[in-house]
Amino acid sequence: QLGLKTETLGHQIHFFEEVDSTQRIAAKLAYEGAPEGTLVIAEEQKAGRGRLDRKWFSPQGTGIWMSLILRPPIPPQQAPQLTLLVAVAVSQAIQEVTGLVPDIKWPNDILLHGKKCVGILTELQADPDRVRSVIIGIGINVNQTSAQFPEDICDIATSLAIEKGERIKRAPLIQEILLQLERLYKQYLEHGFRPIKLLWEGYAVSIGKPVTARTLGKVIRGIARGITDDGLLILEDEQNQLHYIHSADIQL
Ligand code: BT5
Repeated sequence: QLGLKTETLGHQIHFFEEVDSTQRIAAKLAYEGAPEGTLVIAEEQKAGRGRLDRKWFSPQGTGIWMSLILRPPIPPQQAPQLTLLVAVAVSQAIQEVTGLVPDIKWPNDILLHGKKCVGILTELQADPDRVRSVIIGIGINVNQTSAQFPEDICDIATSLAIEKGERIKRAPLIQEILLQLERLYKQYLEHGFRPIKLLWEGYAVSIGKPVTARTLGKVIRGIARGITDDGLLILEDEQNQLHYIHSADIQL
């Protein structure tokens, strides 16, 4: 019903009207052996989540709430690369379908005019030396109006429809995301992260700017200098010391 043009991604789709979180369902399916490319989509999430147990607002019928299972043959420390790969694929798809040009804020936010319209959550099932599966959660605000965002996020969140000034059909956007993802993922498996990294840097808003990184234990201030080949953010502090940030909240 989505009219997919992909070879493997999305060829098994589990569709739900209402779930707690597509991420939880996809993780369970992955654990039970679901093949690469399995996709879980819901019209509404009652307990959509972000990183560090934060909530992801996922109201009925206005967004794309989905989780995809990948099984890349990579060691766990390379998994952050996939978050960046997905951010590039979603940005390209948004640009292709709506003509809007998004910015990526490391590691996992896609912004339009400085406000967040997409969140990406990458979770791993892994042995010490090998990834068994990566569950990629993608949340996109598509057709919400400003008034439909709850008070605590209305200043920081936006939707494609708000920025475009018209409603956007969701199915063609899902198609395009999976198509771009499949293309980049193939390229990644054949040629590694470097080509993806270049594309990512083209969309990144943080590079060369002062950034405050809040990791679990500490706060580091510095200028964002780029990302490493593993997908970590490089921050240079006032003493010209370099810090490599794995997955933190950054403030521009
Ligand atoms: C993220 O977390 O941005 C990852 C969001 C991933 C959501 C998808 S939807 C499908 C799949 N199933 C799930 O249960 N999750 C995934 P983080 O960087 O931690 O950002 C969370 C923060 O974004 C919250 O604390 C709010 O401030 C803000 N936020 C919540 N809902 C939002 C929304 N709809 N639009 C914009 N910002 C939002």
